Amino acid sequence: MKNKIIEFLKNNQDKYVSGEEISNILGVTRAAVWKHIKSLKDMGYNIESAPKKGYKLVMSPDILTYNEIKEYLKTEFVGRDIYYFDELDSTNSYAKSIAEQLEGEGQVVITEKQVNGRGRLGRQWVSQNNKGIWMSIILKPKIDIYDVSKITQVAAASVNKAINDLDVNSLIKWPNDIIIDNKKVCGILTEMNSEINIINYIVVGIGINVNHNKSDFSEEIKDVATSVKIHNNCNNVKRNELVARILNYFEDYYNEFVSGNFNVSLNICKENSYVLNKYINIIKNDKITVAKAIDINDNGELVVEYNDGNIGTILSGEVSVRLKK
Ligand code: BT5
Repeated sequence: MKNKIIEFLKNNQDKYVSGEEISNILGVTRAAVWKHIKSLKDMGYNIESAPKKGYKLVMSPDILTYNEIKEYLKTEFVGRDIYYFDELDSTNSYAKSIAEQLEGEGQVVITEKQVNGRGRLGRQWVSQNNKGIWMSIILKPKIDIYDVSKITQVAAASVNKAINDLDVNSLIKWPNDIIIDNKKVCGILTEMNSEINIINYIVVGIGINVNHNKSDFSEEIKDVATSVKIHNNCNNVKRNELVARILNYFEDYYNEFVSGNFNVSLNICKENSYVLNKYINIIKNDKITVAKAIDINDNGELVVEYNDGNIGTILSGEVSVRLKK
């Protein structure tokens, strides 16, 4: 009902609507209208109430509910069902806990803060403040398990395009980071639940530092992290619009991918690559190997040339890649 009330106020934003009108049209008691308006105000909606006139929506808060995202959303199924929370342990963990019971795919879990945001290989993802986008997309593609890691690149291409639409120049660091000016603005964590050969579900977690100032980054990440805002002339970015842009691109590239055409995402990853044609350190189990990144192949693997001239491919998930200084 709260959603219906906010939608009604949005559709009548230029005028006051009385509690009676809302209660008649939406079929709830006036007391319930008052209660929902109060809870909307608690969520940050600036709603003016004037005696005899009623209610008027003055401003919506910067929150990532479906109501605030949908006006920018052009998708058919991705993001049409959004599970929104003030705080969660991890959107990936929550998405995994509900994925199996859900019909279909494309549901998105979003939270304002994560208490236990997760990176790859047990690393931590710092996401305790409400200035970022911390979300997970639930997918159930009928694809070969071998192809699952490509979904990280589908997501990376989507985030890269959406950020670059803001005239902020981001690059994709194979396989799962988005970089602006040599610092990390976004990390992607793709997790899967499967039987031997059947995918039950995939969860693609996307974490983006959006409206962080430099001083918002904790000691542990301040040298490696950046935000979209810092590179947007320090202007705040509308997070709801950015989420929608990412989901819009994601649905397009994902549809292409599951219908057998990975090239669209792959080409974006290659054209906007942070590592191609550069020397990199490949880090696996504390062992560092130097190589030159020369291509990303059709399987989404990074093709490298070692110092002895040998060519090899590296799979995502097993290594970390750093630019060689
Ligand atoms: C990643 O791991 O980059 C994947 C991050 C995925 C986060 C999303 S948020 C929504 C969803 N729910 C989750 O619980 N996770 C996903 P990895 O490549 O392992 O990078 C982790 C490293 O990035 C850390 O060791 C830090 O060095 C750095 N880091 C941590 N928090 C950061 C931040 N906010 N910004 C930039 N760098 C960060």
